[in-house]
Amino acid sequence: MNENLKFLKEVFESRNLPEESLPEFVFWGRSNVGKSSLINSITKSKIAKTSKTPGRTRSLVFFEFEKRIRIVDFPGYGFSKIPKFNEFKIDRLIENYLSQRKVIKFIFLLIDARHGMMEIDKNIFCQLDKILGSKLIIIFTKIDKLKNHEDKKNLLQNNNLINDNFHKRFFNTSIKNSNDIFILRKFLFKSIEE
Ligand SMILES: Nc1nc2c(ncn2[C@@H]2O[C@H](COP(=O)(O)OP(=O)(O)OP(=O)(O)O)[C@@H](O)[C@H]2O)c(=O)[nH]1
Ligand SMILES: [Mg+2]
Repeated sequence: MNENLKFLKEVFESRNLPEESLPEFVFWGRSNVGKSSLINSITKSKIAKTSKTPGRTRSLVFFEFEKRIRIVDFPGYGFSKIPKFNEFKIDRLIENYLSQRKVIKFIFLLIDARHGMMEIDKNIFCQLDKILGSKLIIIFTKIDKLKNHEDKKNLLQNNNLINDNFHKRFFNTSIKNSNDIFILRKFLFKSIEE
């Protein structure tokens, strides 16, 4: 077990949020997009649970990494047995966290590279953009699953959309590519030095 990595807290209510003592990096996105896997890759661990039933919990999970940053695993959205989920209402815990937390350094919105931004992602993106603006960064996940030329062309288009139309930074990642993960990890630590 990496002693520079610890599970801090799982929070279900705003009043239980931990003290704002370290910069926080939030990982959010659709259920199954790869939030917990990416957190595990960045921290070279298995600390974030990847196998829990999607859409079940509404908690925020806090990890402390290298005693310098916190990583927050958000509950996935968009999972519903009834496929009417094109809108997402940010619930109170998430809304309080996003609107009041001063230590948020960046929020990463994860998008499955195979699907690009879906309606529900756009909805979340717009809400986040209003609250956090320049702190919002897109991460395309599961790049290794793009097989053919068409897939890769789509990714390029999606990258351009994020960059040119939405004016956001983005990363293309696969947990199977150690260099992608290295770049992301470096970005986290570099950003707290600025
Ligand atoms: N091939 C491939 N599979 C991935 C990648 N990232 C995640 N996965 C797989 O996608 C599935 C979902 O990953 P999770 O990390 O649990 O996704 P999550 O976003 O945390 O899901 P919820 O917590 O339910 O919202 C798992 O089976 C992972 O192994 C990737 O880069 N490449
Ligand atoms: Mg998860």
